[in-house]
Amino acid sequence: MSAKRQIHLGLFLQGAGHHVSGWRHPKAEAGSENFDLLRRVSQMAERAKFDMVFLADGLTSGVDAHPSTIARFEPLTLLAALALVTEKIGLAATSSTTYGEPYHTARSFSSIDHLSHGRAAWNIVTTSYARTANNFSKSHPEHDERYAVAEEFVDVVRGLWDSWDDDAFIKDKQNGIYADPNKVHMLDHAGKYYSVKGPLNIPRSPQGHPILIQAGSSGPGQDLAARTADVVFTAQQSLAEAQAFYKSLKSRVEKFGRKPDDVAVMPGFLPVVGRTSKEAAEKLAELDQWTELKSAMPLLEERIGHSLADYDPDGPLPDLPISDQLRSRAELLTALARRESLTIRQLALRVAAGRGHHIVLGTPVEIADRMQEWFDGRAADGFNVMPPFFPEGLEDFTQLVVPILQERGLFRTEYEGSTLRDHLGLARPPL
Ligand code: FMN
Repeated sequence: MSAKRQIHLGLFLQGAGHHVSGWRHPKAEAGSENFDLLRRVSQMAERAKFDMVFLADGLTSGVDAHPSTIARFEPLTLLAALALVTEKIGLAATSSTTYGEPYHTARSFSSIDHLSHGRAAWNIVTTSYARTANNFSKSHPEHDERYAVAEEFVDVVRGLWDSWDDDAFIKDKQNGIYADPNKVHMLDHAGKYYSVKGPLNIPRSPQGHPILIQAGSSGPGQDLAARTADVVFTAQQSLAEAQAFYKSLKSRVEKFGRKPDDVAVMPGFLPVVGRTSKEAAEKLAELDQWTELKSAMPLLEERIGHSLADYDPDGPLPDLPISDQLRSRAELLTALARRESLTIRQLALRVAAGRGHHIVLGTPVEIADRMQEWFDGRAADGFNVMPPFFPEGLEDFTQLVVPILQERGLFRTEYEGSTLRDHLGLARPPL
């Protein structure tokens, strides 16, 4: 395992691209249901030695109007297919603790870990959008309760993953013993939200536990990550904000008795690569020109938690109360609007382009410089790369930016191991 600290890279995979208008680019091949495209770009990321492919998810359609969220594959089903057409790259999918069952979640991710020979990761989310409840015959719990549920949910999942000793399935033909009854562990969990007896009906998986990623940036979100996660996915706009988040998270990690390096912080990062800075700016302007205010506004309103219909789009963002449901994301966008004196229209365009993540325009060297600045400046341990559209946006990044990171010794040139744990430099957890 390489001793030098290196950047981790995820490919944030969305069939219709990340820029809201990316799919309209003449060279874009768009389609969340286009498996051939998803396969090709996943393999492209693997050739570039990315740590993982990452799938976000939601359990509703349409309302926030981003083409990549109107329709998409169920993420674990997609990972199962990708597992068979890739060999080394990690496979991460989002699954909600508010709208799931720990037994299903433990079983599904363990299955993907087996199918992929140790490459599965679960992105733990608590689901912020209350409208999700309309599809699940229940009401939407409030913010802190969702995290209380998530804490217990994750413990149950981890417990279920330890149902069987690694060598429990002895398949002893001589004596007719398939699984050794002395090597099974009942969970017998009886908690505030869940009663789960166990054991899980699948052997312990190649990574022991699939990798845990957490996306949620509030205090309770950071505590859940600090206690349980291996990777944190976050949206950060500026170096200073990213550094503050990184510091806060790593100090919480230590409070839970873990080492700061046990958890990798990976902000989203939307690169727009040009041969010159001017060309990169023109590329983004070309995409932005296809974004209509009517499709950008719902994306902003969703994150701010208020209708802005009564305000002048060319005026400043008004001071509005922020609900606890949306606090961390809404605060970052409000800070961005104030810092850069953006009008509502400009802020909506920015959100439509990068959904609150950091957008970097420039030459390959300028983009590599920004990544190194965040990495060396302890604002990030890696990045979840968000091409504005596929496949060209990823091709530009893998062919032009990755080699610069490799020349600087900041990114691997070969996979050193074959599991996602290996790529992240994390040991396999004992039972
Ligand atoms: N929620 C989802 O349902 N699906 C997602 O794919 C998803 N991705 C997220 C990515 C980031 C970077 C962040 C910050 C949050 C994401 N969430 C997602 C929502 C969180 O799980 C959480 O519900 C929300 O951010 C509110 O929690 P917080 O106040 O701790 O941030």
